[in-house]
Amino acid sequence: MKMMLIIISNEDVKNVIQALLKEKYYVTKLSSTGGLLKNGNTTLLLGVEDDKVARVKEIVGMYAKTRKKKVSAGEPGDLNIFSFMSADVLVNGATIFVLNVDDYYKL
Ligand code: 2BA
Repeated sequence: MKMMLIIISNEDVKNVIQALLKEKYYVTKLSSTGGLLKNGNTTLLLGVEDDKVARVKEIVGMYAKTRKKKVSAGEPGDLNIFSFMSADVLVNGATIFVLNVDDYYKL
């Protein structure tokens, strides 16, 4: 069994979860925050059999879109020359980690 940690944009989460539920996957949704952009994203936890990992990646790939976002050089509230500097970063549709699961219990 595997644990999939899937970080996606809040803008895609509704479609991704809907598609996963349609195929009867169990999903846990956590609110998370990107360290660089400091805006909200979503982390999904899915415990799945090994042979389902590819299908989950496929479903997520269908609905999670790559986007360009602006990142500011200054901290929010700062008023100096850096607060006015920004650059574009490409945020991937999804970042997926796949971890081995030793045991799994429901009590
Ligand atoms: P953020 O940390 O807000 O990062 C947004 C985007 O900024 C990243 O998009 C990437 O294009 C850039 N970026 C961030 N840190 C970087 C670094 N150290 N070097 C180069 N570029 C960097 P994505 O790579 O698509 O990541 C989207 C979100 O997924 C991240 O939001 C973070 O919340 C999460 N993430 C991505 N990779 C991760 C990792 N290895 N470990 C933990 N979380 C990760």
